[in-house]
Amino acid sequence: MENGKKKIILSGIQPTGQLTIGNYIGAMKNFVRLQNDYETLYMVVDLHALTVPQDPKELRHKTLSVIAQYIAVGLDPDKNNLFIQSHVTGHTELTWILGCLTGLGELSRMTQFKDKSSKPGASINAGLFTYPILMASDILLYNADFVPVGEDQKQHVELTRDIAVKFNYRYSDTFTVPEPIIPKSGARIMDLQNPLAKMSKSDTGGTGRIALIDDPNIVAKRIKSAVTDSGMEIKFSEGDEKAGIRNLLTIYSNLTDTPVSELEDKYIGKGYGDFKKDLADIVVEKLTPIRNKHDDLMKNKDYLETVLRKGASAAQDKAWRMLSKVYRKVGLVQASR
Ligand code: AQP
Repeated sequence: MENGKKKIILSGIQPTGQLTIGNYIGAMKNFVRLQNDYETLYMVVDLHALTVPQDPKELRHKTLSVIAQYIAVGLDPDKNNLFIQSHVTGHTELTWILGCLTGLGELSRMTQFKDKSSKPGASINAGLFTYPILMASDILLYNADFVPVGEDQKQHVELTRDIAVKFNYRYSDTFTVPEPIIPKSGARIMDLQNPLAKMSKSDTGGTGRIALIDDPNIVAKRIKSAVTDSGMEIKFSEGDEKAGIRNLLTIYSNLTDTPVSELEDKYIGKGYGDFKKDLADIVVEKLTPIRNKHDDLMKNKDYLETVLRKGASAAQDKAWRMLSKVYRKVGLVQASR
C-alpha cells in the first residue's frame, strides 16, 4: 500500500484450451493469494487466443469457461475485476502505439514465438509475432505494479518493462515499470508423458496434461500413468531422467503446501506406486470442488454476464484515462467527446 492506495496486480490467461494444473500452480494460485492485498485485474485474453486458429463457437464457450474457473478456484468477483480483454477498448489501440516503439529484433528473440512457430503445421501469422506487444499493452494500460505469471511468460514481462522504460524516456514519465511475480516452486509444471516439455493447455495429444475440470477418473489415470524412471526412491534430484518424479513432487508439494523435503521423508521406504496413488487422490480431492463450482456457474450465464459487465466497466474507465494520456503525450490531437 502506498499513500493509502493499493498496488495494482494484473494478469490474464488465454482461452486456448482447458486450463491445466500448470496454469493453476504457476499463475492462478498466486491470483487467489494476492486478491486481498492488492487492486487486481484478471482478464481472459481472448484477443491473444486468436494468434492460433480457433473455432468461433468453441472460443466463446472456452472464454466463459475460463471466467467460471477463475471464480471456481476462489477469485471473488466482488474483490477482483474479472473481465474479457475484448470487452475493453484500449488494449489494441495501445498496441499500435507501443508497436511503433518496439524493434523487430526484440520480438525475434522471444522464445515462445520461436517455440510456437517451429511446431509442425504452425500458423505463423503477424499476430503470433506481435503478441508480446499486446501483452505489454494489457499490463501498461492499467499501470500494473506486479504481474503474476509462470516461468514461460517472464521474458514477455521483461519486454514490457523495456517498452515502458523506452516510452517514459522518450515522452516523460507515464507508465509504471511492472515486475513479474513468479512462484519459487511450480513456475513450470511439466507434461506428465514428456516431463522435459511444459504442460500446455493447447497441446493436441492431451494425455500428459490434467485440466482443472477433467473427470476424476481421467485425473487419477493420468497421474498413475505419469512417466517416471526405473528408480525407486522418492527424491527431488537433478538430471533429465529424474524430471518425471521431480515434476510429481512439485505438483504434490504445491497442492498440499508441503515442503518437498517433508514429502521425501514421508515416502522413505515406499515406491513410486504408493506415491502416485496418494497424489492421484490429492489432485482429485483438490479439483472436484473446482469442477463442480465451474459446472454450476456455466449453468448460470446471467450471473457470469453480470460479473463481466462490472469488471469491464471498471477496467474501461481506467483504460480510457491511460489511453488519452498516451495519445496526448505522443502528439495526437485529442478528440472532443
Ligand atoms: N506448465 C505450466 N507451469 C506453470 N505455469 C504455467 N503457465 C502456463 N503453463 C504453465 C502460466 O499460466 C498462465 C497462462 O498463460 P497463457 O494462457 O497466456 O498461455 P501460456 O503461457 O502459453 O500457457 P499454456 O497453458 O501453455 O497455453 P497455450 O497452450 O495456449 O500456449 C501464464 O502465467 C503462464 O506462465
